Amino acid sequence: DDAAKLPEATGEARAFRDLILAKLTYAVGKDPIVARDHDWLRAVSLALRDHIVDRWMATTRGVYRMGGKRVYYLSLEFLIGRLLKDGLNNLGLVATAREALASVGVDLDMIAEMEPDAALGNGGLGRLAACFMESMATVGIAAYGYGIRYENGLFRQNIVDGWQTESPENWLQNGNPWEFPRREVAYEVGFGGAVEASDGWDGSAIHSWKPAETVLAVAHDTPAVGWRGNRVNTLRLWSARSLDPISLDAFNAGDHIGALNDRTKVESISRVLYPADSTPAGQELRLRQEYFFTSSSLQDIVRRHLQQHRDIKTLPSKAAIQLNDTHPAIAVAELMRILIDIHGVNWADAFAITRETISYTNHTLLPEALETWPVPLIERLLPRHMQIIYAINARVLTEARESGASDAMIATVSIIDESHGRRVRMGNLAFVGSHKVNGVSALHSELMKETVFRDLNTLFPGRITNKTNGITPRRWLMTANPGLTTLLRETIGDAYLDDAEKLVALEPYAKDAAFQEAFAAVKHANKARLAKVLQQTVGLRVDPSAMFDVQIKRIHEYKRQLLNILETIALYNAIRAHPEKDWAPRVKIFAGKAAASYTAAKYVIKLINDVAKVVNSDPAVRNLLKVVFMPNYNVSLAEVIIPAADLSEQISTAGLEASGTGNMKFGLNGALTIGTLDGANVEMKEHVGDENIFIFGLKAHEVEEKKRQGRNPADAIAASPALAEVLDAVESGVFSPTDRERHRGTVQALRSSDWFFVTDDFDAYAAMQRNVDALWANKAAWREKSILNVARMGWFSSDRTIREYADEIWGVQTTPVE
Ligand code: DL6
Repeated sequence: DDAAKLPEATGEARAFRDLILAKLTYAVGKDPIVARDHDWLRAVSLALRDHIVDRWMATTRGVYRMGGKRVYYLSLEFLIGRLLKDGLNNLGLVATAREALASVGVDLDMIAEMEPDAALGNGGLGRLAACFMESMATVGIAAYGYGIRYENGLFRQNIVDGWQTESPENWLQNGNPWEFPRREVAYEVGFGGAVEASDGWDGSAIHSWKPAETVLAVAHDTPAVGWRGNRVNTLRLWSARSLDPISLDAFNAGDHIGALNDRTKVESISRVLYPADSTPAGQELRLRQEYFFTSSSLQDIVRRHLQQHRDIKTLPSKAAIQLNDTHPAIAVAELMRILIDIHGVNWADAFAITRETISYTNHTLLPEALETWPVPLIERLLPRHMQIIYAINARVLTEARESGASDAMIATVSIIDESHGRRVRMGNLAFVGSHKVNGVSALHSELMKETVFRDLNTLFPGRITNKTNGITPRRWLMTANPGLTTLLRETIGDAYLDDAEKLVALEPYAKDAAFQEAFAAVKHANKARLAKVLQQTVGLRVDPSAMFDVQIKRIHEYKRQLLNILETIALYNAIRAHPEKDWAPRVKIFAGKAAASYTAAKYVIKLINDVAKVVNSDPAVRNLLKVVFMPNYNVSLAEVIIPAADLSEQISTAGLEASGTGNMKFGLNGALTIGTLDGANVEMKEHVGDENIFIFGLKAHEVEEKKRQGRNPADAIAASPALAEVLDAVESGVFSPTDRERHRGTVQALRSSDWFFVTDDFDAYAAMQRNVDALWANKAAWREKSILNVARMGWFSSDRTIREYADEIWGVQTTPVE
């Protein structure tokens, strides 16, 4: 009876419905009558996958036929999120799938929400890799992404009594419809053992590494679909498998658990993603992960190259290998080993091939985040690589000496850090083994030249280049914000969908009252949707007409969520002191994960929740201020929050945020930015115009100058009565009445050292927030700036970034989107 009332699917939707039903029946094994939501999700995903696979094969055949150069993006993290909506969007099938599912009584949005969020990354670095995969397919680059298929991605964050707790996120529990296991694509990866040397026919030494352990890397392929299905590339993730799944001797001797020990140890390599964001995990397992995926990826690359082109020496003309941060930096030594030890290439040629093929992206200047490994660890785990690293280093140091380098310079360009108990500097290894080294924003790239790589930059001038990050407008505008996408199409046509820079066509509408109304209505609807999620997840009711002021990102001291919450307290105090004033109603929204071992960051989360509890229940603030921490931040949550934001908080200590990409997503969705002159904020200001962004605080060189001079945070606190009052309140337990000591450590750290210049920037930040309030009061002026942000953010599309990599680093062709 119900079926009779369902809408009929027609045309393409009918065919898609039939495909979904076929998948449900023959692949999922369910009758529609008993199918559950998860079954429908799987069926529609498999149906879409068929469409993708057709294009995937066509793409792959095309690349073989043309014999062109491929790009290989090596990244320990790919924060891909959900794939269904994005895939439907890129193939133009959203409406078709919606209609097809409706005809069988299923709601597309509802089942799409059930897809697990593939969190194979920590934050910006991993999400950038995912945006790049999509953009490479969009602009027509033949590319492979290589990484690890973690069984457990980033942890699930729970908030228990205001504290973060962590539990494993089991994203594979219902299977993964997108991936194709390739058991036949497997490589052996060695660890430990010794190197044997013998004499070659010409008297040169031949080295042969005899590893003590061997792990099997098995490929799992996920198609990466470009816009309009232009092309489909491959994300190849490696899973660790034991060569001997069970020790039969141990099993037969009755040791049933011990018989599986080796397997468990081996498979732990691809078990978990290290939840380290901006700090290297100093664990042997992490180094094993890095070598595991780098070695298997390089073996795969070289195999493909030889199969098609026969001559190993032509590798640089057919392969561009991009190292996403230093995590795959061991690639420099591994490629040398493959070339010299396996293919008999001489040292000089091998090094030339390696350098021409590899390039490296740096994502952080934080000294504590620059990866180094103890020499004894590498010697034990990768003995041949250590020899090669020494040999590369000897040549670099000779070159440096010959160019007149001082001893101090020799010490900084050396791959071996002798000052901290002999460690291998992975950044230096990646630098010397690459033809290009890039930063991720203009400021960051300049700072790289002045700080971490100053001497290497002198030794190898011109090697450092900038590639300002970008974001894919498909996921971050079209999929996340269909309301705005439709409004833009109705207003300026379709061209911007293929070229985000065409969004400038929106500029003439910025002051247009009718357009402003429509634009505001879209924002309001997005805010109402977020308000509903807030009510469902944390039980807080908020008014969608209040300003949604958002800071969502990893919790880190340098990102300064602390500055934000302290200013929130100051605002709270001010509202209580002057309730009669015309305050702009605000909802302060926070979300983000702290690394499990990062105590200071976890206290920030607790403080936010403590403040929320007090503020949200205080009738004196009359709904003028609400504070909320949304648990378990991930890509999917970002897709709901960002389109609903009015104000985007990008307030890192200047000089410390390499780029930021959240800043771009907010701008593209019409949020105004309050931020420091840090990372890509600098370029956003140039693009959107000084008058359309709220910039405050110390600049990077001023922070450095203050550090050099030495400063006492007490001076800044004494000069700011508002800050002093806030710190006293937090310190004395006003927000933690059950444990008045709780936040004393946080405040003491500000009073004594304040490494991240929170006290120095507090007043400027608070003053700028009052400018934000003033603008909020003028709806037309706010909307105009918001529209201009959307119109001028097109440059931050990752298509632009990828074209720059293609032209200036990889030497590969791109094609216009059709
Ligand atoms: O480049 C992507 C992203 C930047 O936008 C962020 O500013 C930066 O913090 C982040 N870096 C890392 C560093 N991790 N390590 N190593 O995640 O990269």
